[in-house]
Amino acid sequence: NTTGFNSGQLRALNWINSGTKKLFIDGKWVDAQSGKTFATENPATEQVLSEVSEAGETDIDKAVAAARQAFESAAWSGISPHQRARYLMQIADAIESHGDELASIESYDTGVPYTASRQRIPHIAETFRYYAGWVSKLYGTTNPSDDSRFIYMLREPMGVCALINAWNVPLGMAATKIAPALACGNTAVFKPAEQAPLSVLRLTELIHESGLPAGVLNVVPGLGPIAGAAMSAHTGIDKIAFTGSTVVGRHVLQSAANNMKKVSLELGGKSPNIIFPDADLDSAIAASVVSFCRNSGQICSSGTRLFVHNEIYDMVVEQVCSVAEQYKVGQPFEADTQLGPLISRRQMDRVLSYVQEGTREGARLRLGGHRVGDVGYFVTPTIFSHVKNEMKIAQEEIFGPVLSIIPFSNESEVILKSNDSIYGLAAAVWTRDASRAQRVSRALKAGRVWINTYGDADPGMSIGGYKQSGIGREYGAESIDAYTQTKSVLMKF
Ligand code: TXE
Repeated sequence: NTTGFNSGQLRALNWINSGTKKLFIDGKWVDAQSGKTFATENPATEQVLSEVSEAGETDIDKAVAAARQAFESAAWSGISPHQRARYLMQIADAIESHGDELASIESYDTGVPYTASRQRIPHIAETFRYYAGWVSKLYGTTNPSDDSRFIYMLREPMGVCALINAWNVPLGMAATKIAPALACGNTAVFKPAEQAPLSVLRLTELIHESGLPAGVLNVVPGLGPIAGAAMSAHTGIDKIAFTGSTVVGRHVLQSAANNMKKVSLELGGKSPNIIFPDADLDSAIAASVVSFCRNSGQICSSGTRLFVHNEIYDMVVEQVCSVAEQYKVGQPFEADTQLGPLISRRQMDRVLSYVQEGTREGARLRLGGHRVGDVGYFVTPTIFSHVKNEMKIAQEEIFGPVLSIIPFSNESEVILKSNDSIYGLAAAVWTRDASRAQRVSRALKAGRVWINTYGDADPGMSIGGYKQSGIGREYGAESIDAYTQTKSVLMKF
């Protein structure tokens, strides 16, 4: 039912229904060499949304060759940084002016509530603008030396970058890779996840309209073990940036060793969110619920381990449950929906199997734990209390709306438990004691720490993993390091 849809939402539907989506190679939309396609599904209805061309090895070869040729061409490597910045600015403007349409396509493909995907659009545009600002400031350095020598360092692009993304936040994660890669003067072959490729394909059309030279950005939807694996192993690729599971990240790292690709990996998490008794409890409780329910829990930095001090434990458990109970699970395009479906039946089954596991391990199921309806992959907010940190539900990334609430009695104990994880992506601490906030945030082994908030982001603030949550950082100046290499030059007078 499209009654009440805005024009962008209607355009999204028309675009989705406009036929098989193709690969974008060397500035042209082409079928896969094999002619193969795969279906992408609407997880709210379980209906096929669209067929998408499936890139195979030969298509990856073509995309890499196009990216290499573009990298060597004057049309890209020869242009001024100001022109490169203008491309990124134009892309940002196009994202904003097509915000309703892009957000709608993303919601159809991922099930994320439309209000949430629409709210992300300004941040996605801002990411392109943030990196546009860097283009003309990629400075090198000069080194002090004696009078007979001049030593300086140039900052240069890596070359051809493979960018592989997950399905959970397709446009946002595309921006965090495409914007810095292009800002630094690289060319790219981008593979969206097979579960949700559509919004990025529409973004690619907009990028194409910005006049970016052919071959600078190639987009190759395809399956992980085929297209993704071909990209990881490809000797024509200089750098690979991957977002996805830790298991696949490990494969990517191994294949990248083939030709010593530079690698950045953004992997899983099991982030601790710590509430001390002196915190602003209303804010802490509200944010804790958002942190595990946002995107139905399918966010790498979700606050899935909630550590609550014994003094306030029972009260906080009760209130977290009562706030989460009010959250509406529903259709993505209903205005009051807070949790849409999970991405796939596989993901729903995986999440529900962890719920069984939690009960089996002896944690107390306090809320939810089941599917909603029998069409679409909807799962209720689910809360376990009296969780022990060594339980599977507290150690493994579930990637669904499942919260483990773990008691603690003092600062050193909670630091130990928080860090007792193979992951180290994000963490938060809630307290009014500024010294404690500083002590705890320094002690937490995580790439991003929030104090008295959860999940706030800014393009200038990096994110990335300690331990098995990844290698390297995205966002901020650190992405510039990740997409450039330096060259030292010594001239003898
Ligand atoms: O991820 P995969 P899946 C975690 C989360 C989730 C689990 C499984 O716990 O439940 O991973 O999700 C491509 N070589 N995260 O199976 O398989 C694939 O096509 C190269 C956390 O969807 O890692 C897709 O583009 N590439 C995470 C991307 O990798 C391969 C986000 C991610 O898919 C490949 C997503 C291969 N051999 C899942 N196999 C986060 N950190 O946000 C697959 N791919």
